Amino acid sequence: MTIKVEALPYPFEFELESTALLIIDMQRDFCAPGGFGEKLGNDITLTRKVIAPLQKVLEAAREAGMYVIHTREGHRPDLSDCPATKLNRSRRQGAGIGDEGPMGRILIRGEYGHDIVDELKPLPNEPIIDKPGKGSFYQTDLDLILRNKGIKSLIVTGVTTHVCVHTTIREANDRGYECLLLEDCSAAFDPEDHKAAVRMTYQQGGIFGWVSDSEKLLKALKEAKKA
Ligand code: TIU
Repeated sequence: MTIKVEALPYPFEFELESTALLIIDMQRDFCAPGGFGEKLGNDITLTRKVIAPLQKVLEAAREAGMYVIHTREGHRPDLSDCPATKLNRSRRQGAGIGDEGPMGRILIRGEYGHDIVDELKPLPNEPIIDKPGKGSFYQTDLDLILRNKGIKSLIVTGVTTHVCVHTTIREANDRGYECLLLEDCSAAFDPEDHKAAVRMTYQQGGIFGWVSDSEKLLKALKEAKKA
C-alpha cells in the first residue's frame, strides 16, 4: 500500500511494508534531569517536548503494522568502545562518559539513564540498536536488519536533530534509504540547531531526504486505512 505524506520539498511516498519508524536515542540521558544532555550544559525542555507527539506516531505505526526500531547511544561499562577523544571532550565539558550521575553512570549500557523513556518503551518485537557513536549505522547491525526486512524507507525521529538524527539521516541516504524526518518528533537543545538541521535535510531538492510532521503523517496513515 502506497502512502503519500505532505512534506518538503515535495510529497513523500512510501510503501507501508518497506518502511520503518526509526526512533533515535529517546533515552533518559537526553530527556531527563541529571543525564548526559543536561550535564553537557543543555536545557532538556525541548527534547522532552518530543515525547508526546512521538507517542502518537509510535501508536499509529504499531497499529498500521509498520516496523519499529529504537536506538540508544552508549558504551560498555569498561569504556573499551569509547574513543579517547570522545571521552576526553565529554569530561572537559563536565559530562564525563561513565561518571556517576543521579540515573547511574552516564551513557553506559545497562544504567537507568541510558534506557529509553517509559512513554516510548520498546515492545519485545522491536529491535533496539545499541550504538557507540552518533550515527545509527556506525558499528551496528542496523543495515543488516533493515535489508533482511526489505526496508527501503525510514521515518526518522528522536534526538538530537543536528547530532544523532542528522548523522543517521546522512548515513542512511548514502546507503540508499529514503528518509522522512518528522520535525516535531525531533529536537535539539538549541532551537537554532534544530532549524538548521531540518533545513539541511530537504534543501537542494531533498539532498538528504524529506521533512514533514506528526500531524501530516497521522493524517496520511488514517486516509490509507480508510481506502
Ligand atoms: N549532544 C547532543 O546534542 N547529542 C548527542 O550527544 N547525542 C545524540 O544526539 N543522541
